[in-house]
Amino acid sequence: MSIIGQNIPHDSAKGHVTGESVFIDDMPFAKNELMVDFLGSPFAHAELISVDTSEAEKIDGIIGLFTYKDLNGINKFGPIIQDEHLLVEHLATFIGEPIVVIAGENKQAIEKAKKAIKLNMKELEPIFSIDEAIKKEQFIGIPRTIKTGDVESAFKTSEHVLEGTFIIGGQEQFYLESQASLAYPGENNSLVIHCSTQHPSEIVQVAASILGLNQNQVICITKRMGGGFGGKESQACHYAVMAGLVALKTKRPARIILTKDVDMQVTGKRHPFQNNYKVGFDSNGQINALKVDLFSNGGAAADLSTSILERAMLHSDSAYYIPNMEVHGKICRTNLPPNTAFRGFGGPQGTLNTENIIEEIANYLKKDSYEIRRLNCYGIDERNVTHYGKVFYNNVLPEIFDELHKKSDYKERFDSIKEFNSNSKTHLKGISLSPVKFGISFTTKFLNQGSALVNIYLDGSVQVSTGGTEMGQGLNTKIRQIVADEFSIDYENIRIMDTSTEKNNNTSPTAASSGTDINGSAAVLACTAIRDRLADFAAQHFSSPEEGIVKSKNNIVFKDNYVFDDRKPHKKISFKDLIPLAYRERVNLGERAFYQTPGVDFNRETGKGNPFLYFTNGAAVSEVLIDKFTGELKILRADILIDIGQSINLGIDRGQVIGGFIQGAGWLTSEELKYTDKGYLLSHSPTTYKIPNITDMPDIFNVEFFKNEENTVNVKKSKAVGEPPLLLGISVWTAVKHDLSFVSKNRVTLNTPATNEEIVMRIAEFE
Ligand code: MTE
Ligand code: QUE
Ligand code: MOS
Repeated sequence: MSIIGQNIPHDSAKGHVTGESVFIDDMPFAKNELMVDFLGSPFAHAELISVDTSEAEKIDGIIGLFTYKDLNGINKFGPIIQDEHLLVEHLATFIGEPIVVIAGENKQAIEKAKKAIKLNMKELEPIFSIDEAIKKEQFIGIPRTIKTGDVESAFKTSEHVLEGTFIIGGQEQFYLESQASLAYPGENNSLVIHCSTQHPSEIVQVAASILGLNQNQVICITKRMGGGFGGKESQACHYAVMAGLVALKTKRPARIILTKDVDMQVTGKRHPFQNNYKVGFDSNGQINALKVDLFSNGGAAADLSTSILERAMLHSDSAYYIPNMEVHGKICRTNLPPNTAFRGFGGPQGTLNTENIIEEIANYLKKDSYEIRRLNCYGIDERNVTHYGKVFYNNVLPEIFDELHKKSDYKERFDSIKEFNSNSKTHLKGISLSPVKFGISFTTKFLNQGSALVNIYLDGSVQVSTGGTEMGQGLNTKIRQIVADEFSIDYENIRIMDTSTEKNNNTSPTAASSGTDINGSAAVLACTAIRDRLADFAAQHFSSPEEGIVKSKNNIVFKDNYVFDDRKPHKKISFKDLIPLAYRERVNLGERAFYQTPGVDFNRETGKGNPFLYFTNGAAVSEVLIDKFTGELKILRADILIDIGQSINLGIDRGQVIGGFIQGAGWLTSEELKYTDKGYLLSHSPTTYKIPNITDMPDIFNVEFFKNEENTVNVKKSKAVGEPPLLLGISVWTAVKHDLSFVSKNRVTLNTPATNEEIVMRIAEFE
């Protein structure tokens, strides 16, 4: 039986439970190690006139205080647009924006220093909301448009037209390990930075640039993260460079670990959106035209906002064929920490906006929203071209819709909910199905590349290193399975090495759900090259002209820890025994391979092309119960059907699906970011920011994988599973909206998150 698809426990399952797994702050302290922290701006928008560190310098245990003037390189960076400063020069643009880096021997000294530093600042008028930014024309990047057909003339011929505005809230990544880095100085101004990051190569690039080093002088090592969820894609960098700065200046190891509260206050989150829409449809609910204006709240700097907006625009079709469609997008500049990647990367916001519109149409026509969805779903041979001109191949959505509709007893439950709601005085129920069509690949072409290094040692054991990082998603386990499968040897013989820029250079972030796709594919290429050389050697080894067996590489088989010539399979040799023989014949037993995703090409100027290698599709049906008096929400049942091709690891993928669904549901129903009117985040800890917990799980939870044998485009016939399931959580919110349609005589306007508070207020307003 192949190791692919097996339920191998997560690489760190035991270590995470026993505590053996090493995170940055578990690394042993060096004798002369320094603690690093920073003093940030107390104002969301202020001029920095001067900084006086003279009193702080005198504090016992304070070793260094650094401002932008101490940087040897360029105090300018950013993943796409270089518009961020590591340390404020003259203008602070959000609360907590770092001004002074503090190096000390203990926490007490650092806390004292923070109080002793004198900041002379002049407060300026801040902007926090999308409305204010639009009014003051504060935007980041350029306005974007993607369109097909002719919406204006299509609206004229539409039977019905609905317009509205929809507000989508942000979300904190809530990884359990806060931003963390540990930097060691080396000879000749070199640095080794251990960092909890999804993007080790960015740490190297930015550290080198800001600290005035060559990139070959900096190594970034990422053993693992205690969660990333997008929050460590571009924003681990700031703290890594601070540690690097201190290590370089003091020649002592330097560690920075943010507290949860500070982390939540100063790092970016999922982008809030505010969208205007206009939709034209007929009396069956068939959509003829859709126009949306997306406005995201980018925060104070660009970060990844332009790519995130692009993905939101590319997902504004959700799962539907809309012949006339126009999507506009703008990023608003505000005085909040720069918003950043979060599982789904704009895709959830674009999809949710359209799913809200579907519920609106259903409400308006007094129909079951499922019917509207099924009717508008992309077709197989026709009605299958997206608004950006890509043909949607291998569309399994109609099958998923039908199968899940049946499996979840949707119809019966829909009818019994009507019954329940007309009888119950205290509670309301709602049900809804929402689909997922998530595009896989980075929409930025050059990021679709990966490398892997595979080395075999003389006892037949194997090491593999890739540019991918482990954040809990199980990448390491999957890579080990892939390599084991390639040589057909035991999983235990494969060891995955710490991700390091010394082994894999110029890597892409582990993001866009393509970690396994890209790095797994590169690992396959490396294994193939070695296997090819081993086969050549084995062919020689097994050849015997006297038996009429001429040397033939193509007859060599690797199977179940053995290697043989299929013309005389009984004379097999174990993989372990073959390796030292091959070594003695000077066979190269290591390979570094490179992979580039084929076929992806999207033209930003025209808004047309092929941004994705394929789509991961699925759907969820959620049934929710609301207490009319408290707004308390309970997910009674959730049924999920998702196509992830041939799963590489069923247990891990199941975990991704369940976790994603719940994380999505949390975003839309309980996680609320509350700020003061000065821009200070009030919900900056687990006590004030409510993520779902075990009691928020659906009472009945059915997760199934759709059988898709046709999928051959990706490594081991698998499909990416990391981000797509988050969008399944949208069904919980659409179910709440369905719920409220029973109490409203008119339109149900519901924003996100639909917290208990929001729900009671809506009920009060409707009744
Ligand atoms: N799962 C866990 N446990 N922890 C994480 O931080 N991040 C998600 C997803 N699943 C995450 C996770 C995000 S945002 C992405 S892009 C993918 O994992 C990245 O990993 P992959 O490409 O290897 O699936
Ligand atoms: C999805 C993603 C990312 C993306 C595009 C996607 C992503 C990411 C970038 C990106 C783009 C340009 C850069 C850069 C990164 O694009 O995670 O450094 O210069 O980092 O469709 O997840
Ligand atoms: Mo995931 S948001 O692409 O890190």
